[in-house]
Amino acid sequence: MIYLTAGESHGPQLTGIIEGLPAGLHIDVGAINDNLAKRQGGYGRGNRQQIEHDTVQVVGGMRHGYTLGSPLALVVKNRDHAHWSEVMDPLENDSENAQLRQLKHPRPGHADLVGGMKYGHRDLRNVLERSSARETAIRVALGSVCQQFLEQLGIKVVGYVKQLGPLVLSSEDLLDVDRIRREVEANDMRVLDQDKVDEAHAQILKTKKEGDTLGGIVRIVAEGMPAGLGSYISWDTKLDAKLAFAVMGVNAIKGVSIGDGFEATTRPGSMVMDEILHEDAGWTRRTDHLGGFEGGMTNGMPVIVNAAMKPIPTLYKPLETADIETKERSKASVERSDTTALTACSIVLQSVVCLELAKAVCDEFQSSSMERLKKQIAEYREELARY
Ligand code: EPS
Repeated sequence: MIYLTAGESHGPQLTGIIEGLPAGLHIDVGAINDNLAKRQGGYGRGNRQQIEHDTVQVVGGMRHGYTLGSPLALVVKNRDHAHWSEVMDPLENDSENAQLRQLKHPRPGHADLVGGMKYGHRDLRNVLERSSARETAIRVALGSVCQQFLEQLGIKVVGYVKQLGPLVLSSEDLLDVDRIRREVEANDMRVLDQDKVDEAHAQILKTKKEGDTLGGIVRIVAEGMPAGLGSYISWDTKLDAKLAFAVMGVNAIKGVSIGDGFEATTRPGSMVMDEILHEDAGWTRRTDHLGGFEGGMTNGMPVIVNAAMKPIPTLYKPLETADIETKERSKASVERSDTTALTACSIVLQSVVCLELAKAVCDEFQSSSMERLKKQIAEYREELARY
């Protein structure tokens, strides 16, 4: 299974293509749109989200609600393009507006400067437009298809916010995806501790007034992955490594860990390894410190991925930079921004984890038909239980 996205933040649309999903997968477009709406939400978002009303259009690979086995092509339109059609015109550059919207003062922490240097762009808008986190909307659409694919195979995935700046907002480490969903959907931050939401809002408002931004920690839990996906045989077959790659590929992510991650380094091995139990249903573990992975393979316990999101680099109180033409000191460009996009990030990371897990399932079982795939996985689960 492979996927690809295209499109700029203020271009006409975002496009995504995914190839390798089996035929006969039922897709609920409403559920994709729900995730797109969740990505737009969350306390601390900027004004762009009031312009957009992200909905997906399926333009290939699906008929009467089911995949055809051919590449699935999705589109999310950018409503804001209406205000940028001349600036973003793919053919002509004869508008004064396009000159005015040129970006010459690269933002520290953004792709602007290095992107310009690498590709030879003298208008850094050519970098900004693609490096903008707007692109994550289409990854959410593609990931939501994979989320439905996984659900139909008994695998549930959820993303939520653990920490905003220094504030811990989800203190309990829950593994039950349905329970996590119920809790995090009861507030606008996607956190488990309902009593911390007001404090989080206050922190975001204060940061916004200061023209600053906030990052934090997101956690993704996947329940129902059968043991044995991924492999120990070579470094590039390890599924935890593939997950880390995909998570790191999301804008603003600076760190990834599995299970207890860095915390495990502070404890002796006896308090880190998960003891093996054999129960009526088969092999399991007493705890899940290792986040569902041993030897780069799923071990049947819930998969736990943590990600560190840096604060968004576009600041209303801009930092120092230099003009790329005059080289003189200046303040960084101020494009529209969010105080925090941590809640949105939890939906984006949930989506990329779904993409990676779906890829692992398709690689392992390689079936062209959803019905056959369901049978293969059911047989495999039985074989594991008998081991
Ligand atoms: C975003 C869209 C962007 C930004 C934000 C996230 O749109 P605009 O620039 O028109 O406001 O709001 O992205 C960034 C701040 C960034 O630096 O990439 C979105 O849809 O998530």
